[in-house]
Amino acid sequence: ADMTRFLAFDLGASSGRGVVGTLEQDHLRIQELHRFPNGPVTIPGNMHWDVLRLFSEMTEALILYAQKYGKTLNGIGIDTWGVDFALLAKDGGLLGNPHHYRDPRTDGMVEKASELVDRKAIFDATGIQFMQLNTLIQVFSMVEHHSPLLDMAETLLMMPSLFQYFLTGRKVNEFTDVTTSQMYNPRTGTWAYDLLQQLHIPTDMLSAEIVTPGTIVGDLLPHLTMMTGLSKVPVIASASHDTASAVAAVPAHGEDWAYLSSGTWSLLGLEIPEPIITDDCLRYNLTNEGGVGGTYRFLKNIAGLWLVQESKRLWERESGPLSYADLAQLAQMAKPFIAVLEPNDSVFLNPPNVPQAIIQFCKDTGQQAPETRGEIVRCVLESLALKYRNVLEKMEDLRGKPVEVLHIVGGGVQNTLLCQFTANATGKQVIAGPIEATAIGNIMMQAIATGDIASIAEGRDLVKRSFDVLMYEPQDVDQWDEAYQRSRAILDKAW
Ligand code: LFR
Repeated sequence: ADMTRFLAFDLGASSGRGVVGTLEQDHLRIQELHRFPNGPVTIPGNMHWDVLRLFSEMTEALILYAQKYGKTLNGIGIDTWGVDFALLAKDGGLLGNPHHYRDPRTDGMVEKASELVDRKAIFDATGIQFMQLNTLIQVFSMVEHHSPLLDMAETLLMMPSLFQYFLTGRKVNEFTDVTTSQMYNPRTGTWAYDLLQQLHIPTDMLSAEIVTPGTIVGDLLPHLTMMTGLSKVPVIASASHDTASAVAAVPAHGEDWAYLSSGTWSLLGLEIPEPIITDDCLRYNLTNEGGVGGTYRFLKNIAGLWLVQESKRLWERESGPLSYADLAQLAQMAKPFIAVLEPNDSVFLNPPNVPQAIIQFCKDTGQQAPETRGEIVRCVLESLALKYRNVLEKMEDLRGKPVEVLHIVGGGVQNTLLCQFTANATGKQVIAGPIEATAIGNIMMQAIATGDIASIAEGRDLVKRSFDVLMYEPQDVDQWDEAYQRSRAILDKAW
C-alpha cells in the first residue's frame, strides 16, 4: 500500500525547509528534503523578505518530492515566523514586498499608538504583549506614514497564509498566526475591530476567513501539479505560526510542564485553556497566543540565539568560517558570570553590531564587559538561562501553580551548554527534544486534519515514541542562584 506522507514547509527567519513526514505503524519518520537560506533584504528605506524567491524554493521542494517519492502526497502544510503579513489588491496581486519585522519603520510607534489608545485598553482587547514588531504596530506605522498601499489593499494575509494562497488560490487566515498580530480579540473571537478603528486602521482588508489549525484549505493549483508532477494534493492550514507548531509537538503529558521553543527567539511559556488577561500580565508584558485544540500559549518572547547567530555572522565576516560547535567550546572554557544582559532590552532588537552592543550594555550598566568571543557567547547563554528563570517564576506565579519540567524543543536543543545552563538556572529538570518540533507539529496537525491521527494527545504520544530526548538535571544550583539574585535589577529592567 502507499505510504501516508505529508510535506511540512517550515520557514524561519534564517532558513526555510521542506520536511517530509512519513506515518508508519505507530511511528513518525521525518526527512529533510530541501533547505534554503532566508534573511532580510534591505533596500533604500526598508527591510523586506524576498517572498517570491522563498516561494520558488518551495516549488523546487515539491519537484524534489515527486522525484524522490512519486506523485502521491497526502498533505502540504506551511508554518512561518509570526507577525509579518502581505497585502493583496482586489485582483489578488501582491501589493509591494512584505516587510521584515525588524524593519525600523516601527521605531517609536508603540508609544505613538498608546497615545491614541492606552496600553491597558490595547492589552485588554488582544491579550498580546507589546513589541514594536507586532502586526498591529506595523500596520499602524503604515497609517502614520500615509502608505498608499493601505488604500489599495483588499486582503491582508499573514505570511503563512500568503504562501498557502500561492499554492491554492484561496485566501484564508489561520487562527494561531492571526493571534500573533495583536489585532485579534480572543474574547470575541474576531479581529479587534474597535481597537483598530481607534487607531485609524482600515478593517475592510480583514476580509479573509479565519480558520482553525487543522483545516483543509484547498487543492494544489493545476499549474503547480503540472509543473511538479504531483497529483491532487490537499493544502492544509496546520498550526501556521511556527511557535504554535513547535508547542503542538512537545512530547508532554498532564499540566505540570513548561516549554521553551528555542531558535532565533526563545519562546518560553505554558499551555493554558483560556487566555490570562490581567494587570499583572500587562505589567510583565506576557502574551496569550492562540494554540492548537482550543488552547492558548501563555508565553513571553525572549531575544534568543539570534544574539549568537548575529555575533557569529559578524565574526565570520572578520575572520572566516566558524561553527556553532567552535563557539560552544570557546564559551564552555570561558570565565563564568562576568556580566549579565537583559536580552529583551531594546538595544538588542536590531543593532548593527551585536558583540559591540553587548559590550556597550555591560558598560552602561556598570558591569565588567566580556572581551573574548568565548566570553561574549558565554555571557549571552548565561543571560538567557537567567532570564528564563526570571520569566518562568512570573508565569508560575500568575498561573498559581509551579511546573515540574521544562521541555526544550527546536534547533536550540543542539546547544547543549544552553540546555544545561537552563536546568541550572531554573532548578528544573530539562527534557530536550525534538530538534525538529516545528516541522513535526506542522505534520501532526495535517495528519489530524486528514484523520490519520485522532487527537493532539495521540499526536504527542506519537512524537514521544518516535523521537529521542535528552535529560538535563540541575547542577551548581547555589552558584546559579547567587548569580540570579545579583542580576535581578538588570533582568527586571525590560519587561
Ligand atoms: C519564532 C517567532 C516568534 C515570533 C517571532 C517574530 O520564530 O515566530 O514566535 O514572535 O518569530 O515573528
